[in-house]
Amino acid sequence: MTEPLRVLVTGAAGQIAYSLLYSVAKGDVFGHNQPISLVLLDIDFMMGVLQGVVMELRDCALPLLHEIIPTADKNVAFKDIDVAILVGAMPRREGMERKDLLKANVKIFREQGECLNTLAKKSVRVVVVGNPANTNAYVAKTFAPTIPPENFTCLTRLDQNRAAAQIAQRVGVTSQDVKNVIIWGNHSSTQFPDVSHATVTVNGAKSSVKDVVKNDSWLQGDFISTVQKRGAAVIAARKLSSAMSAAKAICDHLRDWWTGTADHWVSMGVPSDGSYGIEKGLIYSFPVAIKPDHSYSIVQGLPISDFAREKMDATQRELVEEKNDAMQTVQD
Ligand code: NAX
Repeated sequence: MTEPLRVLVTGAAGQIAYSLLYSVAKGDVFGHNQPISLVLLDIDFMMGVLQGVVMELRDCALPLLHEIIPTADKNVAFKDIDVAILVGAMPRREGMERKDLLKANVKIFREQGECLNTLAKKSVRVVVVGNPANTNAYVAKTFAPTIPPENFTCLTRLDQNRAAAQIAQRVGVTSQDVKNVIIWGNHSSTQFPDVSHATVTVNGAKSSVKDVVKNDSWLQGDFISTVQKRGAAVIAARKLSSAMSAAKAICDHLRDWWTGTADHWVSMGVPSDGSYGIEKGLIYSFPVAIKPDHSYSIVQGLPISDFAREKMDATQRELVEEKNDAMQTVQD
């Protein structure tokens, strides 16, 4: 029998986790032959709610769910884990300054980085979802020097899925027919959704998105701003942030990291190796190709237009500033 994979989800009593846990426990992410031990971390105050989530998970009667460990103790949560899905973060409250929000999150992700460093398996793979996701991943990576930096990623797959869905809707195909959409940079409104290398398959024929859409001003205008502002649009309509689609994107991110991407690429926030002139070490969303052994590489050699360069640099500037502010709060 295969050893259970120990998967930690933080923010486990929250709304994204509620949409996520079933898919992970059912086998949709790590495979239908892979038993799972689910470790669920939330804060003390949420333990009652978390018990309800545990009851529901048990009531799903899932054959792959080996055990469930609900806890508010970081030392229990991070012990020997194979995968960390870091969803829990300090939300922005009314009247809260950006700097205060950053400070609260630096504290959380510094502690979690230290726990990863001392308690988790050295092969642990980390995806940070809690915002500001790129910078939180940067902080966790910084405080976990014994874990390979490339094991730290942040979620930009929701942005990629949103972009692919916009193109699919415009062309009248499904999102599956749209490949190689890239999200560059920060998971924020400065991100650059780029379809200049993307393809779409219509009636069995694959062409560039640009040739099929035949509307550059839309591709360089409303398309980009719609994707950049999609999170805010969902909040405005639902009075809550994206949860179902965020959970689906986490599953896509981790499933591809586990099984590989074969003939296409996907976007993940990963530590920059200096590719495309992006500051080394910054957690920046790039197109990556993933092998079945979980190793990935940033797709090289894509031609970058002046239009793209300007947008890639703008989102880099925001990330550098966020990172500098975050590291400053560590010293305060
Ligand atoms: P919820 O407020 O529903 O849940 C968050 C949970 O995290 C709460 O149960 C809270 O008690 C817990 N928590 C807070 N601090 C914690 C800590 N130190 N350790 C463990 N648990 C902790 O938020 P939800 O809608 O689930 O969103 C979670 C995070 O995802 C937010 O930061 C949100 O901004 C971010 N998002 C990121 C996305 C991405 O693509 N990267 C998209 C969706 C979402 O906006």
